[in-house]
Amino acid sequence: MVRHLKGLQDTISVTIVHPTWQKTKPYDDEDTHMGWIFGAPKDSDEVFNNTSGKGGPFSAALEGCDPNPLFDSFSIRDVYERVGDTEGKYTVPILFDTKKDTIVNNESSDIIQMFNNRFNEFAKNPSLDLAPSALKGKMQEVDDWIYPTINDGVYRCGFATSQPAYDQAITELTESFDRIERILKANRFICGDQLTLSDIRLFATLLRFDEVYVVYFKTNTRSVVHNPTLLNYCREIYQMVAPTVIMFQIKQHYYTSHPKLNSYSVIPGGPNVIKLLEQPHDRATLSGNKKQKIDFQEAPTLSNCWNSLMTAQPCQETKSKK
Ligand SMILES: N[C@@H](CCC(=O)N[C@@H](CS)C(=O)NCC(=O)O)C(=O)O
Repeated sequence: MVRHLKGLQDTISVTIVHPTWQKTKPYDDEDTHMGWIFGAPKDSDEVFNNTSGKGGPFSAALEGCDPNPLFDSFSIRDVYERVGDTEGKYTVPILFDTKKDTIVNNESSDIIQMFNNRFNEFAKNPSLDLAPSALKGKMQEVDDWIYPTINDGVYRCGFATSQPAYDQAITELTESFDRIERILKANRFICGDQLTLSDIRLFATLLRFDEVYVVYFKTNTRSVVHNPTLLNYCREIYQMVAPTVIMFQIKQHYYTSHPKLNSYSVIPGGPNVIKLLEQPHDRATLSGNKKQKIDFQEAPTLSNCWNSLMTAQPCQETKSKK
């Protein structure tokens, strides 16, 4: 999304991995690792099942997913192994330097900052600054609670293996969701009047929220599509980055890649969030309204949130802390 906003498409190419995780060394019976693989060439009629063998078949060649363009790797793991990085998980995204033949960075929060200001001489929108110095403190402050409770919070809910762990994660997620709503009722963007990297980070999770997390990760205490403030906020950002969003791949990835959660890899039909995101938004009314400032420390208390969950009433406002 940041690559698109900055206009870096001609400088930094992208290869999208196949959404359905597979064994990364399929020829090795002893090796059980599963993860990202590259798409097969367009003319391939190869199909595969999910890793439990119960879900599928899925086409190995998929619109938007190309074979590895550099050295014909089968998997993302192969790319890490090629550069001698075998310590951690084999994650995406990867920023790869094709001249030095190495991974530059595999941390999305770093990569978006590099795209924001390190490639300006090649960017079509060099003056767009998504991390202005005046907002850096505020961005850090919001990232510090949005990341653990929302971005990672959905995973903490979905992969919880005990009721207390889930309860903790869903409570924190619900509380933060309401906190975000309160901020975005008064501010066009999460740090004020201006789109920042913090909005992009938040949007990446909100975009998937109703299609995936509500159902798959049991985050059903809240919803974006039933929340006018968040829906309109997402509409505005979606409409800036729409060409980068491939919802069928998002859904195929989650619902087909974890046989422990979904053995048969059946992908739900609804709720068609993209159709809602294409509608006009109302966010321009908030811009430049200096009177509408919010205390970013303000948050509903946990007990208020639990009450609202149980009674289906909105969370009560908590007085700002001095
Ligand atoms: N710190 C990394 C984490 C990336 C990450 O966990 N990516 C997931 C997909 S969203 C992944 O590639 N997982 C592979 C695996 O768990 O094996 C970032 O945010 O960039």
